[in-house]
Amino acid sequence: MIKKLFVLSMVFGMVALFSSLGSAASYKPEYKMSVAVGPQGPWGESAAKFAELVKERTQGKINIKPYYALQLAAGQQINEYFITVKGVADFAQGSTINWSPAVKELTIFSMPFFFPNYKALDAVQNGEPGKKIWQISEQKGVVCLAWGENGYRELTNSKRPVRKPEDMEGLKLRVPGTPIFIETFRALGANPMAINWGEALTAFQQGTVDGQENPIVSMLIPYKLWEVHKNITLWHYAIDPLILGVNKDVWNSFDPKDREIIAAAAQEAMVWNKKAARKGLEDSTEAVEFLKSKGMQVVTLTPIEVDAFKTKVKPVYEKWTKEIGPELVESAEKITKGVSK
Ligand code: X2X
Repeated sequence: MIKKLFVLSMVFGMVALFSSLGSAASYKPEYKMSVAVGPQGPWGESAAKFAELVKERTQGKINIKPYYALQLAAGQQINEYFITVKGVADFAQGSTINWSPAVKELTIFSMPFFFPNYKALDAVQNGEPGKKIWQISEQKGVVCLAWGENGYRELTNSKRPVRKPEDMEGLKLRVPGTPIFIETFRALGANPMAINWGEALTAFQQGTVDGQENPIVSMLIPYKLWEVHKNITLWHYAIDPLILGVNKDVWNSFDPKDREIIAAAAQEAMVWNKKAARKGLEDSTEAVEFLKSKGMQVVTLTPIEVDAFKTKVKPVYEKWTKEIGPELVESAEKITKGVSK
């Protein structure tokens, strides 16, 4: 009997040993992380920060490598979510704009003039709507670990100052290839064209388009947009959060302890990212002053001027409320109104 127990315990011991070795051995030598932009600026820098934190805290066991400029999705922005579901990318630090064709609820962040301030955005992300969207994503195969930020998207162009909807008439504008963007800019009277970011800078230089929209600190400054566009309109018409997510099977393949390390690193890196994306905008006017020093003509819209644009895009807002789901939109609206009082 004792001998039998001894043999059994030996067997269990061996099994435990092999399975623990097995799990460590089943980790990949490299985990690929998709990033839509280059390494410069808060977006790219925070991806590197996340990878470093994970490597350091797992003593090199988990090695995440950022692949910048959408290399893993062959430059196609709206494919990033799908390639993460498929496991071509293990991780992704992606824009909600690029992911919303796959998770339509994410379009809420591209709804024109939806988020009046950062407080409203943070409250929606941390509240029920944010949680609901993460659940939907998990069902589709991407586990969301933290919210980051690209920022409020402001309009730049090479033709003229834009202060009222009539100024948009006929402006050729580059937009990301997500349907709501085309519809919003058509409603405003412009001539929008979907171009991947990887080809956008050439389109600006060659004058194929007259303008575009992107956040100041994360995009306009790192990509020196003043070199191609002299006019900027500050209108906060849409916000662009980032999400740090991971393929669900990859996530489940990690030991619980490693999952904890990764989740904490994602939080830390994205807190840093949000702060960096808002620097010089939230706490001061430094970022706008910088653009002025580069020769940009800055038009800041008053709330009444913003209303003229809002009226034009009302049909787009209504259509997308239905597409996204009125319940989700209303619950987010309630939160934004509550914090903006
Ligand atoms: O394409 C853009 O405009 C960018 C870089 O902001 C996104 O990836 C959504």
